[in-house]
Amino acid sequence: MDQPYTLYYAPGTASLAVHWMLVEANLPFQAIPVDLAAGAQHTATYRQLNPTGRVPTLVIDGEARSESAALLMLLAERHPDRALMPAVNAPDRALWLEMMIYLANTLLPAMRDWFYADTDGLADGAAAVRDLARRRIESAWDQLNARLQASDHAMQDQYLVGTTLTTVDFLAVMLMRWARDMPHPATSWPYLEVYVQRLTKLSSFQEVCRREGLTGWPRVQ
Ligand SMILES: N[C@@H](CCC(=O)N[C@@H](CS)C(=O)NCC(=O)O)C(=O)O
Repeated sequence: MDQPYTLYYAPGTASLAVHWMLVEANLPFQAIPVDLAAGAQHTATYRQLNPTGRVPTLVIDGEARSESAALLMLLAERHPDRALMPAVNAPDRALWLEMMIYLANTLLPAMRDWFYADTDGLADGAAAVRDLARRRIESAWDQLNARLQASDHAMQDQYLVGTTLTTVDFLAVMLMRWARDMPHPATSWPYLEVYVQRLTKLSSFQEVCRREGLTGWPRVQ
């Protein structure tokens, strides 16, 4: 039998999407907190698991793996019965791949720049980095909002891919949460606001927030 997964996480960070998916899919796992403020991600022990010194790390059958988007896709692939991605050759498969890569490749790095401009780069250039990051993030909200607006599906059936929950939604909602204190939070876009309000009512989202001690988002309508 496969071993339970081990998730190394820090509340509200890039590990949240993976944590949420493990809860939603009802998969066996243990969650180990990594104290980022104390620098636990930089210890030799943690870097053996994840040489990038970041969360999340997911130990799968004894092997440590990283990168939130890759972990979501890998879990979806390992548990096809949970139906959290369109099957290979299904009509929405290409869109699913496109959206996962868009979020991981465009939005996630811009978020990193927004939050880490001062420490990843030179403090002198941080304001310019943050300004570009904000533009990229807001342009992504434009794109996602337009996608939902153009969807043929009724608002109550709207997911970013098709009419059922997929890994794209775990990643997208996590990223939208990160923007909550930005000058223009994702929820200022009308279709994203409806989407966030709906998705965050899922019991699995509420449960992962309870486990990670996350409160206050989204604001109650
Ligand atoms: N591309 C990575 C990004 C991971 C990442 O940047 N994690 C942040 C938290 S959101 C982290 O571990 N920060 C600690 C640090 O950089 O020291 C992923 O998606 O997993």
